[in-house]
Amino acid sequence: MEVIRVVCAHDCPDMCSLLAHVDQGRVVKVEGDPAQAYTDGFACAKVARDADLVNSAERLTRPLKRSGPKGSGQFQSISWDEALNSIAANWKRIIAEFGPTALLGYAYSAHQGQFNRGLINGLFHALGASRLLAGTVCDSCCETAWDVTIGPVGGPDPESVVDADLIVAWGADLVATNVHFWAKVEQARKRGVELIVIDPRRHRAAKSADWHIPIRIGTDGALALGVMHIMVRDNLCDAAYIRDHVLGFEQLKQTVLPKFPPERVAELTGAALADVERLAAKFGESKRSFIRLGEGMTRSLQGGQALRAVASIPGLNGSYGRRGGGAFLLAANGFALNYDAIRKPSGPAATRLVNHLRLGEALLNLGDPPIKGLFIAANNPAITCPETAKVRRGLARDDLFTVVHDPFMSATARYADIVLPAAVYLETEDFYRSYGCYYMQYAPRAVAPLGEARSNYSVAQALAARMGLQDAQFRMTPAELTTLLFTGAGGELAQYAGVDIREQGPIKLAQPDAQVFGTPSGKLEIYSETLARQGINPLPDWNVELPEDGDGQRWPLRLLTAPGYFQSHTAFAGVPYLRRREGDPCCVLNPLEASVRGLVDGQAVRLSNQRGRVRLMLRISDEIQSGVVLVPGQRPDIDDTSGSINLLCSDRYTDMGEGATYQSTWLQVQAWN
Ligand SMILES: Nc1nc2c(c(=O)[nH]1)N[C@H]1C(S)=C(S)[C@@H](COP(=O)(O)OP(=O)(O)OC[C@H]3O[C@@H](n4cnc5c(=O)[nH]c(N)nc54)[C@H](O)[C@@H]3O)O[C@H]1N2
Ligand SMILES: Nc1nc2c(c(=O)[nH]1)N[C@H]1C(S)=C(S)[C@@H](COP(=O)(O)OP(=O)(O)OC[C@H]3O[C@@H](n4cnc5c(=O)[nH]c(N)nc54)[C@H](O)[C@@H]3O)O[C@H]1N2
Ligand SMILES: [Mo]
Repeated sequence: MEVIRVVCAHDCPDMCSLLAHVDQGRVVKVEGDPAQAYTDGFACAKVARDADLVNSAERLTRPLKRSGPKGSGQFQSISWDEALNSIAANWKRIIAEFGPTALLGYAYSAHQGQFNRGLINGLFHALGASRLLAGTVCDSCCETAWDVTIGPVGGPDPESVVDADLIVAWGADLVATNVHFWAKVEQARKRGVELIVIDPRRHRAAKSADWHIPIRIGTDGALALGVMHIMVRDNLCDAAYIRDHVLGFEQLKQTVLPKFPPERVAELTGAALADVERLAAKFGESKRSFIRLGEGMTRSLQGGQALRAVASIPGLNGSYGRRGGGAFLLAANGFALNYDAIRKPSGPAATRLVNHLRLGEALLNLGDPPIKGLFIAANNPAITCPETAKVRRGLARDDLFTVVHDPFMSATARYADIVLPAAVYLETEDFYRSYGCYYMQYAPRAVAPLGEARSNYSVAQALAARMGLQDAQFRMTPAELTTLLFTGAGGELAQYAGVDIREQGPIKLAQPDAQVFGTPSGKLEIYSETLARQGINPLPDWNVELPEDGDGQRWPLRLLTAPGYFQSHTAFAGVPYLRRREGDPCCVLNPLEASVRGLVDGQAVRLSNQRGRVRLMLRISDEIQSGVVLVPGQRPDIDDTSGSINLLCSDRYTDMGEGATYQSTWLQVQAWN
């Protein structure tokens, strides 16, 4: 038995250091590596099962070529040479006839290693293909909102939460998506620090919090502005901090806050008036309030301004200036690495952009040239992308040449002309840096890839060679690519340039106690000139949902999509144990909503709106309020009547960052039949 130090590559903020136990070339167990203080020797329930993921009987082991209609899932095995030659020949044909922008590389985040994630983007960059505006399905709205308010910098060290005097999980189910942060929160609570959860759902973290404030979906902006209204009214602000570090406080105070007296805020959010007052008083008393900003609250039409409003609060009480205080969204910006060397080797400075969440639209309606060649890796848009019916109609186009690289026969792979078997992360070598804490680590592979599976990075290199690309990156080993990544790295990272970090294990980047603002003014920009120039309200505000949007009048229920505990999107769908733990794909209604519809727990129901319908099992629970239907996770179709909840979600954008608006979906729930 051998124990190999690796890193979890799943799309998760924690980025665990792991120990893979290997017996005769087979991973038999995966557990947390105690050598890393944040992830602290424990793995989540999903990753603790990653031996089952690598060894899953459902893995693809050979390249496949389509032998039936698109979407039918009929394939025959071919060799890698045949597959790669066919891809190169098709791409060359497409480029000759339509130009390189008729190609689209649609790769995303299921492997968080820098090379297995980035080099495939580098390939399409060098080819001059249409460029994916990636991450709009996920974090582009919250990131944009953060960048214009705090700047393109990381948040506080999440480990500093142990020094907070008040902790607020605002739109984040920490037990599901951030379990190592949750452990630090629990440490602080042992000292008597209070945890408040602000979330429409009484999820696991909310159940064990000191106080849960269940607000209406999409009303966070109103609540945050109401909190600041009271802090100003009651003189609970840190005037010195505001004078030195905050831009736009006076404008907010004069023009926006008067619109949000506590009575109105209570009415808008559904929170009790006394609770709005109490929340504001808590922030007002606090010197080190730590807000964990969740992405969930930003996935609706006013998501960007909501995040800006919430992130302004620690500026008013001065918490940004002290260890243990502030607001945490992401850490990725804290690593100033030479990413361009991997993602943008050669290739034109700019080409046509395609928004990640509008794949369906791009495949069906983009012209001049239309998308003719599509390469999908490390994401599963036939399930996870909004307007899924459009996505699938696009993928079904006979004149579209589609390649999907995946360890499993995903719903998307069924539409491919060629499917390539992907290695899973335990079979790959890579360098990692977290997006939710300040650790980085190099990891070897634990075992060789199953069957003929290949890593993302090696597929990018093989295709680059066949396409005649000359960039050295496409011939480098992961170790050489790491050297390149650190070339010209800034700040504390500079000390690792030219150093072999392969054997070093987890490395932590120290963070300052006070938040550094990377905005043009160097301050917390409650007022953002950057937004004003884009024609967006430069001050955080909240409005009643736009009148041109008729959906809210037309359909009685609003959708809440929240992460699954035992599934992360569809990435663990190939592990039967975790599928069972998560249970059948379901939706949740409050007992009142179920009873007016005559529905009972466990029955099949139809969720529908003008975009389509989905069949799910009903669960009845008061963990959500009336007027809402909760759908946990995005689950693969189990048969041809079920479907992805994204069939019902539009591809409309958020107020900034062109992000997805899953939470601005309205629908009806009825008995199935
Ligand atoms: N309704 C609704 N939709 C959502 C969300 C929501 O909250 N509600 N959340 C959104 C968010 S935040 C995100 S990030 C997206 C996530 O959606 P996706 O990015 O589509 O993620 P997954 O569904 O996990 O799909 C990952 C795919 O990559 C494959 N894979 C795993 N490892 C590797 C690898 O190393 N190489 C290759 N080539 N493939 C690999 C997996 O088998 C799987 O098929 O979904 C978005 N969609
Ligand atoms: N187990 C597990 N872990 C995961 C994932 C997973 O699917 N499963 N996904 C991974 C990925 S790709 C990402 S991007 C991160 C995302 O992780 P988070 O940043 O935590 O964001 P979400 O999971 O989208 O949403 C979290 C919460 O937002 C709440 N919410 C929704 N709308 C609103 C609203 O209007 N107001 C408020 N206050 N709350 C609202 C939901 O009820 C939910 O509890 O997690 C990662 N980790
Ligand atoms: Mo995400």
